[in-house]
Amino acid sequence: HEPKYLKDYRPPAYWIDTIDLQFDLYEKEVIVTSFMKIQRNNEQAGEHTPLVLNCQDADILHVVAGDMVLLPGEYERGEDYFKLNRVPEQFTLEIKNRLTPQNNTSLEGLYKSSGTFCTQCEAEGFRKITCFSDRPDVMSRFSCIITADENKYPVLLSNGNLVKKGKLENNRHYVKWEDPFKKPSYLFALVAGDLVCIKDTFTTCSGREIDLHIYVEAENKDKCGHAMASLKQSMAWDEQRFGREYDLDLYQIVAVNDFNMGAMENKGLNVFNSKYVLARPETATDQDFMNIQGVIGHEYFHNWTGNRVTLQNWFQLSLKEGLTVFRDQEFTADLNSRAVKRISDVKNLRTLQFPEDAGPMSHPVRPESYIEMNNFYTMTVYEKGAEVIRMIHEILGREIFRKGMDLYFHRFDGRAVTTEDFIQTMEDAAGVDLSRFRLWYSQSGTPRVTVRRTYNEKRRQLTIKIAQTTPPDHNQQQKKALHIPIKFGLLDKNGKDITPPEHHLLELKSLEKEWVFDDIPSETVPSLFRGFSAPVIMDTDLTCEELSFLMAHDNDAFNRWDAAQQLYFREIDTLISGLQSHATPTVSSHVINALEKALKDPHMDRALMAKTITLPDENEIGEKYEIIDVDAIHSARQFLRQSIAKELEGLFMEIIDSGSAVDPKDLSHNAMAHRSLVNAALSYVAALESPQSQEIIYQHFISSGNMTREIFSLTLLCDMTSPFTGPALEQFYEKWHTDPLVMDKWFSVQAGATVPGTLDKIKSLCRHPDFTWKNPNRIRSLIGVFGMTNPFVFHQADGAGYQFFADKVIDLDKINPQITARMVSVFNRYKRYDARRRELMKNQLKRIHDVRGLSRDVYEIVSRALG
Ligand code: BAL
Ligand code: ZN
Repeated sequence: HEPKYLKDYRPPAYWIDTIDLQFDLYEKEVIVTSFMKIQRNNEQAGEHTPLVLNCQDADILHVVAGDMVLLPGEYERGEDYFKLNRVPEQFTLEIKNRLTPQNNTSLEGLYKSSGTFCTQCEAEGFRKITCFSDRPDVMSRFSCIITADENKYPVLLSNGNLVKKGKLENNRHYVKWEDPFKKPSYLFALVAGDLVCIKDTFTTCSGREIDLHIYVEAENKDKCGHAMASLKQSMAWDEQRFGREYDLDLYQIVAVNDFNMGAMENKGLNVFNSKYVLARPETATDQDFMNIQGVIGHEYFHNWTGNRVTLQNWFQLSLKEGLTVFRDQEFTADLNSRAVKRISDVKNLRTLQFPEDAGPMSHPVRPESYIEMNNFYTMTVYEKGAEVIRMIHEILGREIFRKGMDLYFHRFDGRAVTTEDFIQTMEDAAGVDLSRFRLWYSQSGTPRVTVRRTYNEKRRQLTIKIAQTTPPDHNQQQKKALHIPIKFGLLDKNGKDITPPEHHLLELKSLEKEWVFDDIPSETVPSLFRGFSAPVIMDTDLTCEELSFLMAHDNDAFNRWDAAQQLYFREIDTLISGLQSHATPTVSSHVINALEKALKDPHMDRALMAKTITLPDENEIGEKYEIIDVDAIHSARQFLRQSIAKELEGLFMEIIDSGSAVDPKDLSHNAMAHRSLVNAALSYVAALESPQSQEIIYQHFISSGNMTREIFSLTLLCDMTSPFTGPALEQFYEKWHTDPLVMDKWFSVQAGATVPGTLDKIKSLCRHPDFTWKNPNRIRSLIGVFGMTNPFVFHQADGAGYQFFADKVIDLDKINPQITARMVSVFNRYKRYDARRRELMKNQLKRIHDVRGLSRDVYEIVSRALG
């Protein structure tokens, strides 16, 4: 398990200009034939430089170099490579090998999902299909012939354009695909199965008509409308916002049930986890609909940011992922509510990326080493990477940023480049110096930014001092000052924005800096990091009264929400201290008043209102503490929730009653917003735990009319001790047991409950006939939800949660190392808990570490955690 280092990067010794593939698909095996035209890279290699190809799991049957058949002794076959010691400057190489995809449970390379052959090659899966220079800077022209039984596999797909098809003997048929664009091997795809095709077209800005095909299993034919509409929206948006037109004549999406990731942007043939394609209001929640739109957009936007301009090496992953996440965030924001999108993304960043950046897996946005690349598809590379792009966008402004993007595509189309190329292009387009800004790519950790004010009454002068510090970690002992953009505003006591025009953006480029504002009235309140303009942890001297004021008056919607969150955190913190010292808890009136005011605000968008009244979750709260007291956090949050529910029950009931006016099938923003508010109100009513409130939730469940209402009320029922819970779970099962995506939800709501007996319930669900260790969605919905989103049960004091989880990790690693490595990361923060829990978790980590034959994926995570 040796690490690879960015500093060791060298361009390839050989280029592979073309690769012509043939896949002969059979039930017991697949024969792959690859014919490559290879050319020495004379800048790197000489006549004595061997040709080394990556090759894993492939059983080599036949090798021909030029016109010479090579016998096994004439080539070298290592565990993960194929080598020819002496090769000419230019030559052809043909390799035939055998695969057994039906035994491939790793879901990397070529595998079978519900009878459909499909591939997943990113990051390094192509080497599990055939011998190749499986690195993103080797870009080749691909063609692909597929032969298979015509009845079992009527649909045979690969990248690019279909150029030939026909019949063969023995009821077999063939197709030939050619991709005119050079690409790295990680973008290769093949699909073969019995699927139906949903068709539509899109006319591009230059008038070309593109065929759009979505392939799914026949029973899902009626669940593709939203995905298709989202694809068309994505294509139109990328033209309008970034001037990017689609390049092939065909865009294909295939939905498969067993998929490690969300989706994959293979050129012209996206393979999707069915979760991000299939939706009807009866089966998918409003959030699922939003996620589908976002992921369809994300994969489509990769066509330019990732495929046309690709990566020089895997350390540059954020070049495509951070940038493409930024693009999909903007897409969602432009088409829906910008504030709601921003709030969700920031919540996600704070709950998942900040802890990652403070733990053993902390790495810069451009990592410097990895053992298993799949472990670096992280929140840091994706989400913090997107924040880095967003900061450039803030600093440059929308128009100059666009100019920079145009220049980036112009300079690097068809090439494999680096994050440095991107930054350099932005500097050239904007005429700015981003030298300090580059540290965001190379320095890990979340900066803490402290803001302190002084006000001189006499001079009417406000001074704001802002300082930054980033704690040292294993990547850098000494952290440097980052270039931090702070979107800024000043509100007078009536809520009027009095920000001097030149100060809407403050740029902190040193460890600390003071800004002095003249002629400022007293009681002016600053609004900082508007729209969360930098991924930092902010510490201000704002009082609770000022936060309540910002919650009501800030003209930045994100900061209005964030002020509410800060108020909740302070309240919960006081409650936790009270619980720890056994004081009688009380909730301060300013929180109740602020909430009441928000609920009565006739101008507030309902979706924002829902976000505003929702308390931070237990993981988010835990993040605020050096040592996380899971029990106190759970109790304090519950107490606050119940107190609010008691005080404002009447308002919540009004909201719930108003919900019946909304058509459950309506997917407009207003309808979704209304439902999200009703759900938030229901959650408070559930906290009352009275027989009446249980009745209300159950009635909501049986009369739901769509999945958003149905699953949310079931979640609430599962989290209470109620006579309605069992029957509701049974009814739901009866209704939905044939729909795997809905069944994932059924498992999730039970795995996320905090009622007594939850761990035993989860254990018995592992033995449920509908549970399988072969399907990543099902594993995530039960084991993942338990480990990642249910801290109260996972961290139960006797360590039984840890023991169970580690047992499952050890078993699952033999089936799917990639998913297991994600799961085992829940132990990464063991040092953040009390001594007893710390010891219990560490013991489980050691137990996993000592397993013989542990995968590289899990080894890397566990050894870093213990290191
Ligand atoms: N490239 C892997 C899946 C995604 O980020 O789109
Ligand atoms: Zn991506």
